[in-house]
Amino acid sequence: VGRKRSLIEDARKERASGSSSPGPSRGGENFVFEEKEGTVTLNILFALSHEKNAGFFKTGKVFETFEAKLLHIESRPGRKSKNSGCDDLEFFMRCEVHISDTDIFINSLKRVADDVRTIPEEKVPWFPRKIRDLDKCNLLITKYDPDMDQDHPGFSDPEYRKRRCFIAELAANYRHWNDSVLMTLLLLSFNRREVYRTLRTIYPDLACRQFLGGLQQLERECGYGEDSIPQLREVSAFLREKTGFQLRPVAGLLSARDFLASLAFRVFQCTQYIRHASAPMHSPEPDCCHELLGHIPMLADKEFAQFSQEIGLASLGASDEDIERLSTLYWFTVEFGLCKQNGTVKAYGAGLLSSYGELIYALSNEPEYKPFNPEETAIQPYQDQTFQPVYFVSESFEDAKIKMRRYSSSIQRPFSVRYDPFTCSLEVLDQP
Ligand code: HBI
Ligand code: NLE
Ligand code: FE
Repeated sequence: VGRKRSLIEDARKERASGSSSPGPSRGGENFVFEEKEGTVTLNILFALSHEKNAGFFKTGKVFETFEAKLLHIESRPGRKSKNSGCDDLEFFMRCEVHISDTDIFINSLKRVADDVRTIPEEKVPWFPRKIRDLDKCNLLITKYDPDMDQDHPGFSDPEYRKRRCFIAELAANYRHWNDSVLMTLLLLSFNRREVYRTLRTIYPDLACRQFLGGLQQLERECGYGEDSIPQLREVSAFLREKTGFQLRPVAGLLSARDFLASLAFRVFQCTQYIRHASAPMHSPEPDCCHELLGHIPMLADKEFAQFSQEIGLASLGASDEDIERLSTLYWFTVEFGLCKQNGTVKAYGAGLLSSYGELIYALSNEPEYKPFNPEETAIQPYQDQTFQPVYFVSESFEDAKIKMRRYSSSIQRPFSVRYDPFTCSLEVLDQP
């Protein structure tokens, strides 16, 4: 929770999309903004090559000379270092300088660093406009990484880690219209049967009607079963026929912004690895059991698919704070939602439907229930380590959808979006 989007990431996307929209420009070529009391704020991007190692200190000197006030700094491996193995770095800096110094300040930097550019402040964070742009929605969150997290059940299992690495690489190399790597990769699959069998026995009592319907169709039409598991390519084709949703492989947890954005295009980012065999009943991270058993049956329901896409559409270009609230709403609905059906409470959240342990717990009388109400739900703190202490209950899907729509339309954005299903792209209206 509270993941901040990296500014350097914005700059990367802006460059990648080639849409360096002219921002407020003063001081010649340079983008400046937030002018106040004789100073301006600049966003500067520059590179320092290996030979210019002392360049960092020289740039510091320039900052000192012009009394530039440093507000933010980030670095990352430069573009050259990827190909040649040399260790150049790119820097992103935000600073305040005196208005009259702007040009000379930038020119001085150009003498000591490479590729010096100023970039406009983006009022609206970048967002994908067409389905192919999802290739750029790939900001992974390193969390629950079996290579880094000592508490991960796979941490001390080198075979498992090797396998995860291999699968992650496939997802990272995936590009739109290339579904050759879209498959379910299961080597350590002996625990899959156990996960399927135990869950299957409790679904009839605990899962909502829409889920049971979807699962039945998957069993009949798509090869779901205790002893068989379809390739994600087939599951993706199945979903497309039902609701127009399609799958795209992802190496792990994505940033909330990138994850939600793909929903706007009816694309579901789907992990391909499986949870470690030592912990079949609950996994804090998504894995293919969670995607296949939790999400896919629900995404085969038209109304639910619409609900999911609408959260995605609401997230496009939203502020960090709004993304935080929307991802909390996603969490307590799509992941951990409960709803009333024929007078009893049933589960529709994927995080519940893929975890035997939490599904039983959520529908016992232990946890606290609250009525789903977006304003309140959006600010409920949550954690993703273990079972949720509180669940939100919707009156019905219809009711949740109406309330969610009302909430989404209250989010302030200087434009509105509409999805065109024929071109799989967005029509953006009223952009300033
Ligand atoms: N990434 N791959 C993946 N799967 C998720 O379910 C997921 C994610 N990133 C963020 C995220 N979920 C949550 O922040 C949601 O609440 C949006
Ligand atoms: N806890 C879920 C499970 O064990 O399947 C996964 C949740 C992913 C957000
Ligand atoms: Fe999920």
